[in-house]
Amino acid sequence: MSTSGKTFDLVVAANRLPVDRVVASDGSKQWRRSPGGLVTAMESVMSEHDGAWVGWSGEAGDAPEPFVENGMYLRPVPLSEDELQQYYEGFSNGTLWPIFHDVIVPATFHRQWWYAYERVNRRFAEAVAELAADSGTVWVHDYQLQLVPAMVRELRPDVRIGWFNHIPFPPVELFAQLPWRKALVEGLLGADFLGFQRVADAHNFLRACRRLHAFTTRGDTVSFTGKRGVQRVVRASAIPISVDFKGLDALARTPEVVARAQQIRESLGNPATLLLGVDRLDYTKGIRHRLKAYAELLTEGAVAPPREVFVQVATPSRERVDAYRELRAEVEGEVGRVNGEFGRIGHLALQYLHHSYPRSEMAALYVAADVLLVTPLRDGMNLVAKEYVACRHDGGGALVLSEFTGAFHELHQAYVCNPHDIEGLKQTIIRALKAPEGERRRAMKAMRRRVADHDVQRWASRFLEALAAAPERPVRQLAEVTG
Ligand code: GDG
Repeated sequence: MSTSGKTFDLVVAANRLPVDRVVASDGSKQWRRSPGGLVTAMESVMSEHDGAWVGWSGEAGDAPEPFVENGMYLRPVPLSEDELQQYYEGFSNGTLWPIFHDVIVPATFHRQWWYAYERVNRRFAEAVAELAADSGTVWVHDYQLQLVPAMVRELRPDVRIGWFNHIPFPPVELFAQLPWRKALVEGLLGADFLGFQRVADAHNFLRACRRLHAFTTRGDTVSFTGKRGVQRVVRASAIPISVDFKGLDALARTPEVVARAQQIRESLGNPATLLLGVDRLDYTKGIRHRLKAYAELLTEGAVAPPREVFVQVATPSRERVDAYRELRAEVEGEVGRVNGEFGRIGHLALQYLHHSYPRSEMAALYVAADVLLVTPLRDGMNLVAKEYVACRHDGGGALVLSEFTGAFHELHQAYVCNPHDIEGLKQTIIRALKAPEGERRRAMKAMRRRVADHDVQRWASRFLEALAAAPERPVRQLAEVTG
């Protein structure tokens, strides 16, 4: 129960609350809705379902009192400075994140981090158990909270529990490196339904159940004997996330955004081609590979400023984790080298922006860009690719897309690349840059149709339907692209 004793039909648990603390001009602290598709998607389902959201407020120390924002009951979970380091920066981002992303950097294992992860997951589970109504629905998000489903089931066997993984689920050969692999699988199997970005992620999870626990799987379900001898069946399927197509389309059509897009192009010297990259500064995003390919194209004269201009937005991320600090130094060193070599007075070869921007500025960048480069080495979905498509109401633009993203399995008309293959990546960039207008427009039209039909609101309702129907009814799977 909440402090007021009220309970909720739908309780969402995610590492972060959907709001950020901001300091107003008069110095007072206020809450502001965080930008992003998840919050938009959940707002519509939360208002239909009388929902509560459990998450960390973003500030270490005591948690603020629960409060209501945009019709949602928000219940902050406290994290001490130590827990922030051990549960979040440590176990979530230093252990799980590399294992779940193909070990692009080595994973670090520390027992103290694991104990903190267990402790914080229990705190989340207790808050969820207090807030959920009788036979209510609980929706847990992401890799930071993998133990929460089983912990909630223990406390509240009456509720229906779903979990959605925003990142890839690794092949069992990598997952098996985790000293706590069995406990993680058991934590997830507390759910009734587990949602993944790709069919391959769901399969990887089912394989982990077979290999590590010798449980039986059939189609997309796993059967086993749970606590106190209860026979349980859990379904694991792909329900790929998307973006708020209508909202982004409308934003990109506003006169302010259209004018700002024009202004951006002018301030860059009206290039023939504006190339754009937008990523959190994360080693999974393939930023170094992209820069290497672009630098070689500059050396070969295949692209030349000011005719071609490349803008890379690298949003600050996880700045206290070593691997992220090292990546930043490497990327910034390379940007400096490229600009030193190929820049001219008044014309940088590469515009690098280590900032976070308002949503309307992002939309203007998308509208301004002729080619968007999305080249991750591994990415659960990649919303930037879908946002670009949603913003191109003019039918223009070309998308270069890595085959190692979830988005690749839906946006079939993109210019597909393997970012490890620098020669191939260079050729794909040039192909996208030189493609005939008609080809680019046809591709964009088809991709827009796909994202419009499969938007984030549909994702949220499909997840909740699958959860309500689990484990009896199978989920219609997204066709995997094999070619
Ligand atoms: C995880 C998975 C999966 C970025 N810079 C700014 C800004 N952004 C927004 C983008 C986009 C979001 O952040 C990033 O989403 P991605 O999907 O690209 O990547 P992750 O952060 O790694 O997200 C990923 C996702 O979860 C959802 O399931 O797709 O695979 O890794 O929405 O627009 N937004 C604003 N200013 C910025 O400077 N306003």
